Amino acid sequence: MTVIWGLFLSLMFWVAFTTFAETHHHEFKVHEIAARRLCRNHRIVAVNGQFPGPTLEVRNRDSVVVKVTNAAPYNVTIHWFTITDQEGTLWWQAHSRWLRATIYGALVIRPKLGSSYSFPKPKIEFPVILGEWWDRKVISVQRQALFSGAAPNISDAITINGQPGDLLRCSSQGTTKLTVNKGDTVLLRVINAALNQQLFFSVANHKLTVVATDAIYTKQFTTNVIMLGPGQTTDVLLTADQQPGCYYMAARAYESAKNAPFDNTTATAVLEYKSATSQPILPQLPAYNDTNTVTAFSNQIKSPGKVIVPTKIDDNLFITVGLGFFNCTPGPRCQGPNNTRFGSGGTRRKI
Ligand SMILES: [Cu+2]
Repeated sequence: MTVIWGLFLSLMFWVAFTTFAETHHHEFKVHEIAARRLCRNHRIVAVNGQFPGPTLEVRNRDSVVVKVTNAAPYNVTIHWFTITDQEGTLWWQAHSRWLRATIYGALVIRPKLGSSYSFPKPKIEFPVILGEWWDRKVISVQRQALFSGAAPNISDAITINGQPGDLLRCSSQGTTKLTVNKGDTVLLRVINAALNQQLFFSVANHKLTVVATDAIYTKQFTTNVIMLGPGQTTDVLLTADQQPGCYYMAARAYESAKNAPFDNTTATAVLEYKSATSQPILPQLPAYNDTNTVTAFSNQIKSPGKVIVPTKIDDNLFITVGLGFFNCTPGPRCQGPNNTRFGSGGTRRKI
């Protein structure tokens, strides 16, 4: 049944302070569209016919009103990563079943009027949204896992801005391209919109300077590679200071769980210096299980200033989370390892 939902949602409640704050109005129509990937035609659920969906651009303390109409054959809610006086990059995504595999978009929060970035203003700003693509309807991937009790099928390709890129079959025509002039400074707003996968991201021959994570400025540091968990964002500055040519931006899995199957494809997009025609070169990405690189990277993420952490405790909460296997009778609904079904549960008690 088609359910039409009109949702008026406002993000950000920071209007009071400044007369410069604006209210942005948007309309999102959720509906099925045709999408061809990995040589096959699919119908996916998307917003306003775009995949990834529209980028929302605001200044810190602005308000956003989005009218969402759902014309898809599924119920949908949309989650807006809420903002409290933050600047940088967040995003929005569907929060019903696995529809978030194709319903997502960037939320760019610039400094409020009259203030500036904590770094020189970049010439170019570009959202890089990492995702996962399944070569079948995502709703049925989830349905099958719930039925069988086994882990859901792994994705068939990692994507950058919805595209697997040059290394995957039938994909090079859609590869994401970013054109720069030599000397340009570029702010890449990297978002991990994958459902289940931690991802490395790197750009061939170019250093990345991390300036913000999850819409909070960080102490700046320079690295060859970043790693993002699902849901996280990282803003990095890059200077186009290399030999004019074509360079791959690439993303692939960081696999922290031993022996668990994962999507081992590499997604690529192209950083292309204007009028360069050379064959793009690939960055050297860490090994899938390179935890040392991840630890070294995340240890460098620090606040630019002193942070006052709340120390007064109002309530003590005791939270348990269980994840494991239930024994079951062999059969189609018992497809987990060694006659089991995957199961999970959680409880929370105030103590
Ligand atoms: Cu969410």
